[in-house]
Amino acid sequence: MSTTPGDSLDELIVRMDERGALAQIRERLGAGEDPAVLVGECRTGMERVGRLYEEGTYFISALIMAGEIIREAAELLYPRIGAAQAGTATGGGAAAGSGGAKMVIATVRGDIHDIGKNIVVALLDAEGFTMVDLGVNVTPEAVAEAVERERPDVLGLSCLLTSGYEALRETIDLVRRQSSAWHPHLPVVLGGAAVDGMVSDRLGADGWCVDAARGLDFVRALIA
Ligand code: B12
Repeated sequence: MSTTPGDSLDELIVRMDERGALAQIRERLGAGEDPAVLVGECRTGMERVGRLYEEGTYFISALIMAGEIIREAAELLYPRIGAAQAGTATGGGAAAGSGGAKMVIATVRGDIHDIGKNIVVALLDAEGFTMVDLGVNVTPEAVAEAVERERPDVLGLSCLLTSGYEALRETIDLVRRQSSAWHPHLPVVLGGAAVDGMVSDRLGADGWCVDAARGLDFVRALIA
């Protein structure tokens, strides 16, 4: 596929131009651009692919290919997010603002989407949080077990499928029941395309976040 100079990163992702997208990321990182901006553009590209899939223009193969481009982009970008955060004007280094807090995070049972969750993990890790990432398709029992073992300050759950609500509900209920012995109310924050304020309220979570940056602010406020 040919790449026209000046193509935006999200456009390259929409066109499945893997080589062009990765070359642009390398070039812009080399020129000193903020990796968080590039992550945002990758997300826009992924969202556009999602919309094209939704309206029937793209098929599942496009989701898989775009997901693969994002995975490779992440390998270039995530290590740089840490470096960029450590060098911010606050001068606080990677641990600024986290107070050494711990988060257990998982994508719920039945759901294998992890691109967004991995961005959250990279960002919070760069901000000095101790992140315990349980991966994808994690049962309520496995989340509860990890929470019992790790005793985190906050639990994060990612859910991109509307069929995941029951898994979310079971996970939150089980974790709250089991953790009540050592935490009066373990904060639970949700993220992913299937959740919003109404879902969060209905399932008894403490809130939801539309993206990783807001997730960071929200989690900081929750545990403050
Ligand atoms: C890429 C993708 C895939 C890839 C996933 C690759 C991977 N490794 O993750 C593949 C191809 C595997 C896939 C499979 C499927 N997918 Co899919 N997929 C997508 C797509 C296009 C993009 C998701 C994405 O990565 N976005 C980019 C990231 C960066 O954004 P994000 O996930 O929203 O994450 C951000 C925030 O939400 C937030 N966040 C996320 N998690 C968390 C957690 C916490 C704690 C916090 C604070 C914040 C937070 O921060 C993130 C970073 O800013 C979406 C469309 C969409 N609009 O979301 C469909 C979408 C989610 N998929 C969909 C479907 C239907 C499927 C399949 C069922 C398709 C099929 N017929 O097989 C399967 C399901 C497989 C399964 N069991 O899970 C539907 C779901 C519809 C619904 N109502 O349930 C969507 C919405 C597409 C659509 N419009 O129809 N998919």
